[in-house]
Amino acid sequence: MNNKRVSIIGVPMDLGQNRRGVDMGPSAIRYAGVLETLEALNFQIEDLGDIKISRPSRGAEQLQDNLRNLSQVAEGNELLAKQVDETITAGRFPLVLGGDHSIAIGSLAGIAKHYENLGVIWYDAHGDLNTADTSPSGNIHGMPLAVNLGLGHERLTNILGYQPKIKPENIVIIGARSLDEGEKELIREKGIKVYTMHEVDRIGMSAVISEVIDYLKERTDGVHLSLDLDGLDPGDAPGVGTPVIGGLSYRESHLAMEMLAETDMITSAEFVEVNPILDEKNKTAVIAVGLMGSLFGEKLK
Ligand code: Z70
Ligand code: MN
Ligand code: MN
Ligand code: MN
Repeated sequence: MNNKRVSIIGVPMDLGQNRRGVDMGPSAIRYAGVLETLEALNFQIEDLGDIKISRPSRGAEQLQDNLRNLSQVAEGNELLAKQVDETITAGRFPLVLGGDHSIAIGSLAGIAKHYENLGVIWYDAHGDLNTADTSPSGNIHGMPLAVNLGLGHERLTNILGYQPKIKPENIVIIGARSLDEGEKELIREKGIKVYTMHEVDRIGMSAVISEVIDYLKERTDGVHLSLDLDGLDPGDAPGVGTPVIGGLSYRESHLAMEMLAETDMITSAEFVEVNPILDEKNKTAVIAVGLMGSLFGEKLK
């Protein structure tokens, strides 16, 4: 990582889906030692604390137009976008801690305006490419990648007053194994590059990441890593709201982070969907911090 100045931004957001507890993700990741880990790697760390997320009043959690808690999710993401924007303007690397994956709407709104061709690595069991029209759940955490392509409700797509945030050809999804029909159609229509578990099984993570690096290096001027812990196998990362069996192992994920670290291409990152209520003794947060250590260049020898 070229930039040695890192700002940590917590986002206690759990309103983008229906299982409570993921709002405690930022605390769990801090307790797992994120600051200490990065300081030991000689990064200069600043913890900006948590973004304020307003709670819907009881009974007012609404599914309007198939968008659960739209106004609270939009407001939280507007605040996050401003904080991330300021962080990059100050020359610092934003490390965003979720929170459910709906927070990628605000992160990318704040990041993408600083790049002509921002690349995005979406490490996830899911595509998060639904809109209110295709979503089976109404959960906004299943929509952030579509929102960043400019598809979806204006309150979400137009945060910070511009859209789209990213181009379909600059996205790579890794670890997908649960895609809805509408998402598959969008992937085909837009030509989005996807490494499902099938491709990882066939060629191995080492070859997958080599291809991803070559692909993004020639077309992007910065790369955001959006890592959903449910991309990992639930045996390794049980503390997530939507576990899907047959996922990426801890070892494969470690290797991916180490190979990315060697290239110095990652310019911002977020780690999302850690749910301490569903976890086993903070295991998933500890794994998240282990992956961050590798991403930020920790060496075994
Ligand atoms: C499903 C939906 C999802 C994360 C689950 C699931 C989406 N495709 N995203 N967990 N992070 O409801 O849209
Ligand atoms: Mn996700
Ligand atoms: Mn997911
Ligand atoms: Mn390692």
